[in-house]
Amino acid sequence: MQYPVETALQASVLTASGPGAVAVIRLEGHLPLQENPFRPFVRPDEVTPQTAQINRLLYGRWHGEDLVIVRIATHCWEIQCHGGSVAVQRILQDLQATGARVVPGTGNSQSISRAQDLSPEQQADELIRRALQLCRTREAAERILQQADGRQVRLLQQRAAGNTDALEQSQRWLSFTNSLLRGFRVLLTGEPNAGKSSLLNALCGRQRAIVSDVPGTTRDLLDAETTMGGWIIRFVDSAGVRDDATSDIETEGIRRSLTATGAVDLICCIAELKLIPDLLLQTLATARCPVLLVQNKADLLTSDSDFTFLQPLVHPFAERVQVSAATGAGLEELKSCMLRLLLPALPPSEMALPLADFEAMCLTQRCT
Ligand SMILES: Nc1nc2c(ncn2[C@@H]2O[C@H](COP(=O)(O)OP(=O)(O)OP(=O)(O)O)[C@@H](O)[C@H]2O)c(=O)[nH]1
Ligand SMILES: [Mg+2]
Repeated sequence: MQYPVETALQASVLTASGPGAVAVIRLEGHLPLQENPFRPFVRPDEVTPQTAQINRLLYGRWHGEDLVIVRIATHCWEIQCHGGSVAVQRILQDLQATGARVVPGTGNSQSISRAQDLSPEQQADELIRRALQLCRTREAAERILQQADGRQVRLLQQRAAGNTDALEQSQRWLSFTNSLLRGFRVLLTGEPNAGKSSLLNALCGRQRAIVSDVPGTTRDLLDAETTMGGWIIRFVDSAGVRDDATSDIETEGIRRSLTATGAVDLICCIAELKLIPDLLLQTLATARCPVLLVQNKADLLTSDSDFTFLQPLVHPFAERVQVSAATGAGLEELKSCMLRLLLPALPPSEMALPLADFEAMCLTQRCT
């Protein structure tokens, strides 16, 4: 590969964004004169990545982590490190600090080198292969496999041709693609003792959280993953919220519960027959995701009129469901309601999903 002298150093991650054994970071372009991007790399002998023979494996340590650097061309190196995102991010940050620009990885049309060498068909295959590696349900894998019928190739061609209509159409489904490959997060919040932990256990089908009749049992955020209708759902249980906390620990638990409302795709507000605490209502009023009102302990209701205090359904609640975590009544309706709110629209069956944009988004998230 030849690089014009003015080609600045660029770093890109070549491996998929999910957890993996090994990650590969490619560094290419001209090394800056003043800074040595390989400074954190320590080896027992004098050979450096800058002077190494092409294709020679250089074993060493980067801030104490074992890794391998291969000089694959005069101005191109591959750093093969542990596949966890922390190791990758650390190396990218070090490279950035010496002036390297981090760009999206291979398979992305913005990639600076290999993507140029690949045909749209090869790029599409590569994107689909990496997306498949992230799929954890059969349904997700089926949706990704549908992309291999030529639509992904057409999207890459349209991207290259700057067809804005096609790009906008497919961009519209970026968050759908993200949810398909990474799942949804759903917060269970509400007053103490409303049955949040019982619902978490019932929805996940195992005794993940401690349940007791003592209000304030859950003190911290606790999550559990399950699948619903082919979608990965990570439920987050939380400390009960009330307006008059009596200890520093409870106050901190409530703060964490309220903060978590900003980091999920759906909030389930679990209520018993009492009023929802003002503190929680105020937070829910500004939520950026849908809020579902779940009235638990339906088995204790003596008449329909017990539910009337929640009438009519007002902001911030999008919908409400009545359930019993104890008997399982209403759980199926609750699941359908959650999926309805999480997926208000589905892409048309022939739509090309923005897999390249998804990868670019993941890379940006890892680097910020
Ligand atoms: N009858 C009835 N009891 C329930 C139901 N769900 C939970 N409970 C009971 O309500 C009590 C509180 O349940 P938890 O699940 O611990 O409630 P929580 O909201 O997690 O409580 P904190 O962690 O203290 O905020 C326990 O005694 C549960 O057995 C239900 O659907 N019906
Ligand atoms: Mg609890």
